[in-house]
Amino acid sequence: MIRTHQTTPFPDQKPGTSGLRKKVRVFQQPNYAENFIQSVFDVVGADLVGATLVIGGDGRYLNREVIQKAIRMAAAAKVGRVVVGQGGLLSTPAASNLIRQRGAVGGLILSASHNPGGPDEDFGIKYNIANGGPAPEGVTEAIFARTQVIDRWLASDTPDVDLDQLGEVAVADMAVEIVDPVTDYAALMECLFDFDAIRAAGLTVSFDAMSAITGPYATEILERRLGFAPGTVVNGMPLEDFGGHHPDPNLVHARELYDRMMGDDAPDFGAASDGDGDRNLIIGRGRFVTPSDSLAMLAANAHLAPGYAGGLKGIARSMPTSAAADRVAERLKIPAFETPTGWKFFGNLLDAGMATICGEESAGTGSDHVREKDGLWAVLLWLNILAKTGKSVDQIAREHWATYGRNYYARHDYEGVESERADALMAELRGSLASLPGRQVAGLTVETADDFAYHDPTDGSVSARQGVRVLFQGGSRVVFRLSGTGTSGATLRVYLERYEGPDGDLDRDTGAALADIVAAADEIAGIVRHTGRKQPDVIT
Ligand code: G16
Repeated sequence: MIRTHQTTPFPDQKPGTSGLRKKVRVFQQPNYAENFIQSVFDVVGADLVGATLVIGGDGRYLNREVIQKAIRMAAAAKVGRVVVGQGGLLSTPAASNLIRQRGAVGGLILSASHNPGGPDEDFGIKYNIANGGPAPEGVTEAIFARTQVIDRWLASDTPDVDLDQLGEVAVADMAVEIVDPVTDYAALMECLFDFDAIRAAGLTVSFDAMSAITGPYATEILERRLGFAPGTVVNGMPLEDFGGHHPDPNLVHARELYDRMMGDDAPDFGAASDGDGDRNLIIGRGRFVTPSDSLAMLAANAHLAPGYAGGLKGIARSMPTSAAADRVAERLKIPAFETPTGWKFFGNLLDAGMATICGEESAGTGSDHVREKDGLWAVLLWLNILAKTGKSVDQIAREHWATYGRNYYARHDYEGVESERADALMAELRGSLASLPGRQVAGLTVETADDFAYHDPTDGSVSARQGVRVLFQGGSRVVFRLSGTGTSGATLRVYLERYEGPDGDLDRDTGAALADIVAAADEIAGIVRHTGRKQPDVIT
């Protein structure tokens, strides 16, 4: 039986950069998750009837509970079949793959990505469309509009499904199929990469799954299929609270891995992934590779993997990501695209066959194999390249810079800033754009300054106000924007970049290389004055 439940709107259900992310306590309010899920279903509407829908999450606290709700609501929305990862688990790229493999109408991915988990931490719901990628802005805006007028949600009056039992059961008139979350994804990886070459190369690897979703995937692929030694995967058991850690693969939160990779007995290759498995951190023995550089180096060497042997159609990066990948595209004579922050902006380019590889400074890299960024994919492409070239990560990086030059790069995050203060900073900055060109700051001269607007070449849509960028003479740059993924206060992100040509000093300390740009950024935006912070909370 289908039951109708009365409800009233919540004002705060506007999806951010990647779905709706809030504290668990917010999601635990009666009707909160249901209102959002029903709004998604109302927007997708008749397309759901008889269709397949994928549901899974990163296993964080509240995952199972919300999955049970979503199953009952999907039955009420007359969905034909839901495909759910066993235990409610699906990494974000695996969910994207399943949506595509099954010809599903879309999927609900329950995750707050790299944000911490647990009763006092974060939860999230994201809707992905039939191409397997995050819903584009038009859809997320329609979902938000629906949340603001919703007055009822519908659910079948059925008991919980056993999420741990593989196989098929019925919920009202709908089939619920519980699948192994790893199998299809691992098969896809075997098609793309040369597993034999990786196996034969005799590399040593350390992969930190950060007690999050990639544990089972990495154990199956790295230890079982590729034969890396047991213990290659550390923190491999997904935990509801990620063991109390922040599952963000950066130099602050994956510090142990970094220290291991800088030590005397470091393995050849180190990597980590985040809460939902779409981000990656790459560290060779003694060499950290920035996500922007990783994108460029992967693109330059991708032809060494069977899945990309035919070459790349184009490379896309988000605007705050360094321009290192653009130089690779130039040399390969393929187009380079610059999109706003948010993986959803790559979807159209990938669908149109205009780009093959995409990446972001926020530790995301991926390709047209799915429509999400993919942490393990990046790890496997790196391993494929190391195996085929016989070179170390450090060697690949140095040779890359000697060919293309080096984009010294860092991101400074000021977290938990009062929203009013952060908004005031951005408003003042936007107001000053016209007066910036020609201004001297910290020994640098501003060449141009603007607020990035993206014109999607596939559908003509325009996304304005995507971040303030200030370019200095000589090719250095600073970008300012507010994060769209936080759950408390505002996070100011300041992206700093200096380009050094192939004949320049390619072996500088990044902090020293960027010092004048850091000083210029503060002078231009008044960071200390507005936020009261003298130092960023996180430098990546
Ligand atoms: C999400 C998006 C990414 C974006 C990142 C950071 O990643 O999918 O495209 O770069 O957030 O966004 P922001 O700077 O607005 O916080 P994830 O891994 O959190 O899903």
